[in-house]
Amino acid sequence: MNQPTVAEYVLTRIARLGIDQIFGVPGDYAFSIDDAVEQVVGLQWIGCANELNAAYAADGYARIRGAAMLTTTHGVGELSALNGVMGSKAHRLPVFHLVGMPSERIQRLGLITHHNLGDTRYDRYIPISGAACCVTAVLTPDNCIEELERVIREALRQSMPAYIVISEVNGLMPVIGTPVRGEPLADVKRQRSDPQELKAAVDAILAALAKAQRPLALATALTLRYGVRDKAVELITKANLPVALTSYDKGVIDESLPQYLGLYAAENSQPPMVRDAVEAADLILDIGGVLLTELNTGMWGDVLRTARAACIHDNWVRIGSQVFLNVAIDDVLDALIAEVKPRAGVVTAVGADLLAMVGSGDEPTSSANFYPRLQRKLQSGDTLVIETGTSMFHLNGMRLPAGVRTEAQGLWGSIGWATPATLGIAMAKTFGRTWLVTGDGSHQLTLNELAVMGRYGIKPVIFVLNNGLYGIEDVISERGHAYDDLAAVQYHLLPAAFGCADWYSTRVSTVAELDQALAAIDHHDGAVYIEVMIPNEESQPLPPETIDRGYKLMTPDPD
Ligand SMILES: Cc1ncc(C[n+]2csc(CCOP(=O)(O)OP(=O)(O)O)c2C)c(N)n1
Ligand SMILES: [Mg+2]
Repeated sequence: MNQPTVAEYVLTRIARLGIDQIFGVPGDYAFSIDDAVEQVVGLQWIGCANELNAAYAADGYARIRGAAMLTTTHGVGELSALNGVMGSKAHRLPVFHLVGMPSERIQRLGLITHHNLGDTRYDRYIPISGAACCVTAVLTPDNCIEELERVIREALRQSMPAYIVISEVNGLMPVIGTPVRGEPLADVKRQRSDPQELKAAVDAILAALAKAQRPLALATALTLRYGVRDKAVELITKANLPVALTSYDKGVIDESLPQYLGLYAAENSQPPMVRDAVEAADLILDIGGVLLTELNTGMWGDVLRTARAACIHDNWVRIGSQVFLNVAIDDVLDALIAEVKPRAGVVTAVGADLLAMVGSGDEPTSSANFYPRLQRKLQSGDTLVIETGTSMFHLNGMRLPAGVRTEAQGLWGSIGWATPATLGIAMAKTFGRTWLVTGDGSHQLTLNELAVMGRYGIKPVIFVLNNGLYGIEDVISERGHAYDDLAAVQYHLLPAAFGCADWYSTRVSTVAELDQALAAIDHHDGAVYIEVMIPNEESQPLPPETIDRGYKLMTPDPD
């Protein structure tokens, strides 16, 4: 077999992890990468509307498949992708960002080129793009094979993006050395443990569990990133622990699990008894490491008291002031599953299952009548993509039917993420439907990705909630600022304008119209796009104390 070029080798090796699509925008410096995509069997080019969208789509794909590929060009392309890649870093997603750069021949001759600042600094963007990643490599034919193994190993070990630079000329040259075939992501051992630390950590957790009168578990999205979510559920089930989630981790545990209590958010917990259960717990087994941001803890609520938490991070464990290092999360969970003693007693969850159905006929559409109807449409295997905005608060409190997952960007919270992420998620999924709920303001940032959805024939169900506002901004500040008003876009006309054939698209203003549109989802074999009018009066400001505490930086006392 002929030796592959650097670009072909890199794409083939990364695709072997189980990646069959690469999101990007072409560019002349990246042609060696773009051309190589056509040579790699089983790898499909997905041309996105811009690099930010491509990065968000890759982020969505990585949430389902465990890793993703993104390609952009020198400077102008990679810098546009930066916000998206940084979000993948925050959400611990291994996105391989492949960037083309000017040839070393040009560099050696010191020639001035486009996408630079009129000077001869060709490496200016490496530290900038690299900052959104956990590992960086500039590949040559000679270093390619070893460097790529290092990059893949590190990206998967830390579960974060990797930045790979290939010059236009080096990308076309054959690799030197013996190619590595690699293995699918599911077979890769991401982290390895120190045996003594592992035993000590597991013994300490088991002792804490045995001593606890009222233990409770939390599980986070990190378990999904490391492919150990099922192990976490097995441990929780075997130990017979009640379990709650925070909003960032919505959907990590199947909400139909008998011991699932609900969503913890301090005084905003849903149902409210979740707060009592968390407060009363004398041990919180935190599987994955809950992110203690204000938005994830109901304004830095009770879970802050880490003294009573046993926290299993990706490669370390903390119990009170004890820290165990170099203990891989999969090894810790395996050992705990093998050794844990089930607690006596039956844990009964007290969740309200379905939101009450309200509204009919000519009543205007609103949050009150929209969410109960949405809840009844979701089915096992579906993924609900949640954009940042007022809808996130409604959806976090909504109990999910069995087998339904959600994806959101609670930590990074870059509006516009959800529309392209829906593209990536729908492409990565092998079964079930992808649903998107986005506010109008967020949608405006990235709605040109609808054309890409139409082009590649994916079939999501999209709800655009049109309140004419950046509504959540009105909630967390005051009403009536002109900077929160939006252009009056007729969203439901966009799929047609973007050439999305066979899309069912409509605008609904009354409950009867909403019901009719929802019924159409079942018998329409194509994507569905529903613009739902929401009264802007719903965006009422939070109580002044909450605004002062959370948003004017008057932080609570750390008790
Ligand atoms: C990239 C980016 N820009 C600005 C913000 C600040 N921001 C957070 S939510 C939001 C408004 C969202 O409005 P919309 O999508 O219409 O949802 P609504 O709250 O109206 O339901 C804004 C501007 C952000 N989070 N990310
Ligand atoms: Mg809005």
